[in-house]
Amino acid sequence: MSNSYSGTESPWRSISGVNAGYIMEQYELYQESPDSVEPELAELFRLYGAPVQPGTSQQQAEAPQGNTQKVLAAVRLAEAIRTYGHLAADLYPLNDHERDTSRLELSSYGLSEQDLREIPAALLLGDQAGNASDGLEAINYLKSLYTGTIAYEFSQVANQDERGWIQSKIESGALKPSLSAEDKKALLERITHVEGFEKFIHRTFVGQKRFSIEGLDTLVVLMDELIRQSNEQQTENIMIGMAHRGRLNVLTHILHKPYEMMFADFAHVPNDSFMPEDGSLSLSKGWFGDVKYHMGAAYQSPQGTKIKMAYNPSHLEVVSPVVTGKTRAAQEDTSRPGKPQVDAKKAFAILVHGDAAFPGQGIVTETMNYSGVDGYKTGGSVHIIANNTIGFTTEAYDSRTTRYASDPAKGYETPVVHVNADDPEAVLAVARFAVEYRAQFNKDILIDLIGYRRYGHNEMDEPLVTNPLMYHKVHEHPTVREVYGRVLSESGVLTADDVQSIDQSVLKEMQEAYDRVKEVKQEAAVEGEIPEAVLDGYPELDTGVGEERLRQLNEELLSWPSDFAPFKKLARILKRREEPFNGKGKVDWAHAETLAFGTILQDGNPIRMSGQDVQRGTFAHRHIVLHDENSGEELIPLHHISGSEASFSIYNTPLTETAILGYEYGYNVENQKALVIWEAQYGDFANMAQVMFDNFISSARAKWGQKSGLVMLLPHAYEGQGPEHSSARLERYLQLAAENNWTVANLSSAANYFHILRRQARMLGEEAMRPLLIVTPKSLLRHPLVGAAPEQLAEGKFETILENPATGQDADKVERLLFASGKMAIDLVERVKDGAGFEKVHIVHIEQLYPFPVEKVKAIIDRYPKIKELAWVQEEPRNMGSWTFAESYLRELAGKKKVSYHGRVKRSSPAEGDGEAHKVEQSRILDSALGIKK
Ligand SMILES: Cc1ncc(C[n+]2csc(CCOP(=O)(O)OP(=O)(O)O)c2C)c(N)n1
Ligand SMILES: [Mg+2]
Repeated sequence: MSNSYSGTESPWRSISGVNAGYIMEQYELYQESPDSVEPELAELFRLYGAPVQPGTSQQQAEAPQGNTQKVLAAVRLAEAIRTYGHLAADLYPLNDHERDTSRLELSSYGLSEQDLREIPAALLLGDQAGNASDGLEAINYLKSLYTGTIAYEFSQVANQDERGWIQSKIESGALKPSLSAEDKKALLERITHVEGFEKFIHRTFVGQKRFSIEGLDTLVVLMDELIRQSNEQQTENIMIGMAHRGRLNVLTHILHKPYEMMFADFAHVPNDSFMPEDGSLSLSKGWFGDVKYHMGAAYQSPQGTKIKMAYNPSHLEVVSPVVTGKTRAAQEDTSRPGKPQVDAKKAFAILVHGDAAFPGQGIVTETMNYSGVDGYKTGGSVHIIANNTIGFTTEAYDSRTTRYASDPAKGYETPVVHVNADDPEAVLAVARFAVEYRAQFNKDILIDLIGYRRYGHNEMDEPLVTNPLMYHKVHEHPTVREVYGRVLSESGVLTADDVQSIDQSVLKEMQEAYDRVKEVKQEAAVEGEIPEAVLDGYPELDTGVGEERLRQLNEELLSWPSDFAPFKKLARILKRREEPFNGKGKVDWAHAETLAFGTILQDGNPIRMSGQDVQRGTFAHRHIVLHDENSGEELIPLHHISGSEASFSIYNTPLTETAILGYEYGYNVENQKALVIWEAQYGDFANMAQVMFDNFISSARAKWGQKSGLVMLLPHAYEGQGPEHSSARLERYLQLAAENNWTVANLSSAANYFHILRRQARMLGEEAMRPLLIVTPKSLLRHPLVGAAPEQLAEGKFETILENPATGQDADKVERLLFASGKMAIDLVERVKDGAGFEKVHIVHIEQLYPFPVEKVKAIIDRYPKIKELAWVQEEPRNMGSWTFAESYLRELAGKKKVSYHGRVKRSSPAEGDGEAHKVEQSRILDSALGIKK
């Protein structure tokens, strides 16, 4: 360290502002322990004593203005390098972005090299001062770290410790790997395989889409290193979510799907004979299939780490929440009562995004928004933007407002690391940084891997048509294999011939793999078969629990610790849940739900429930989490019931549907024994998550063989609240219903709700499991006609249809059968009261709409010899609700009998805006259905 202070002149004269704070801090440390600060600083403290506080009279009197200004300027420059170094960094392989060095010029700060030489490095580098011998070296050192092929953005991070950690990680200089010649050769070989795989397919399977990785080849290197580093942290599960680009390459190189299997897929011949025999790879597929770049895989490494690539639809970014949900499930131990135990070390997610998709798709920020929320956090995802600076034909200026594709992440205080994909060694450094950061702070981190795209969007597109300037550059640009090969030959690690011969041997390896594939006989494409357990539908399961067990459970749920004081009025309401067990009143909807949950936990299935405000319930009905009025402490009675064998969790969610539903789906795919329930605030809000229903929940089994038993609750009913809170848009789910893909129910009975939940839980983990959609009540939650006597829960099973006991008594009189579900059925029942005057009709509740209970309906029709008409009654307009779905079943069952419709006429909006108009219309529908003429 050069000492610029001559004679006995105090060096503290030139300290002020930011430095002063730092020096004071160091001095305090020095006072505690002289060894804890840099030796140079310790020496200064020894010689000159305590640093003088800025602004003291001594400093004002003594500080020659010039010196202080220079030190301040140097500090500002150092900070500018840290904050704005990325603007000047060498990040773009095509060199097509201007590098802005204006904030980093010495002249902009009135500094000369000589000025800097006179400033101690410690003032600019703090703890890392050992890396430079004076201020000039310190500045150059910082420039090399912050403006090279790696650049950092972390000024968005507010936490001081975190910033300090990041800064010292970078400035310690320890991130860059020290690679032996062997390591470097292995790295080149890896890159050659990545490129070779694409080149081989390009030449061999001309014109077939593969969404080549080329231009971002080092994505594989990045993943290799993330996995290697995480092995050091003993991570057991690595969950990958990624879109089309480079997916095949990652499948073969990271998931170890053999080249032969990949080539067999391209050659359209069976690939099964090439499946590794050691059981390390698992693949699943559905009976209807999907294109090869949507398929997933799971690989178990010899060290026991499981790497899973999630199956993925074309819709960009929607897989991210699914993968975070899978990750959380892999982190949780749900085998004990209470909250599940979460261990973030057990699993982490790598989410690969496109540079157009990341800032463009809102689901990305929905996913990042919950990354620190209790029910959703996974200890930090590693996000990678596979940034080829283009989306299809759209360049960055049309893709986003922000400078970087990664900018939205900054809102979540996520550190961002940009790296030039043409520098494989820098890519290794970045991977290391990401894994260490996650382990340290359990937060998301983003790596912006910047490369280019060698071909068009797919290999058949001609990019020169739309992006000529970019593609003239691409065509002149060597591949990263060539770039790194040159680096190694110039530094004497390998000769140019070695580089060439590695390439040749990789292509030979590919050719040999393909030769083996050529021996496989072509087979006529056959559609897979639907598993029998799915075709058969759910068995009729007895789901009663015995009254004594239910009574005891009920008591336990209502016995809170004596010092726990929930809001008094609520306590009184809840205590009323004792009454049905004493022969008074009925078990209402929410009560039945809690009892079902308790019994399911006792049977050993964990439960995870989520949705907006679900703990209380949108309609203030659930109250599954109690709050002590004085201390605010929470109590979940379901955590304390006897005989529970599994965890229970319930989360009020952030205000999003898409990402949360995707997360819960992913969670359930990974933990198939868990009863996972998501509730929409009102049923129609589920349409915000339409993509999850279409592309995962309803179809994943047929496409990918991916099972789930997710339960979705959709509050619904026409109660005069206007167009948006009435309809759960049931028609959408019925339209997607086929091949027993899920169960769709619109229930009118708390007992049936109890039994359908228990039936669902019983099927979890079985071949027959499938998702369940339940249209649930609003005003009917506490309705006596919906409530259940305890014995209805204690015995019996889920009934796909219910009949109104007050109608249809005299079989010879019934002429019209009325079919309705949910609240519509209850409205009919209320209207006919004891049935007097309504002998000609009988009311049948269709509780399960899909699979449609054809046999049961037929048995009822057969019971009434005089039937002339089957009438479908619904609240929704004719073009909505269940009518268009049910009509074909009714017509088939009706034979020559009339089939009629009673509901709203066709409408573009689901319900009238005016409450009074609603009443008139509702009454007209009932009159029409019941044949009441006015
Ligand atoms: C939700 C959605 N909208 C549109 C598309 C059609 N599409 C497929 S790829 C693509 C461009 C993606 O660009 P980017 O995110 O940069 O990924 P890249 O292909 O460059 O890797 C588009 C618009 C899609 N797949 N998903
Ligand atoms: Mg792109």
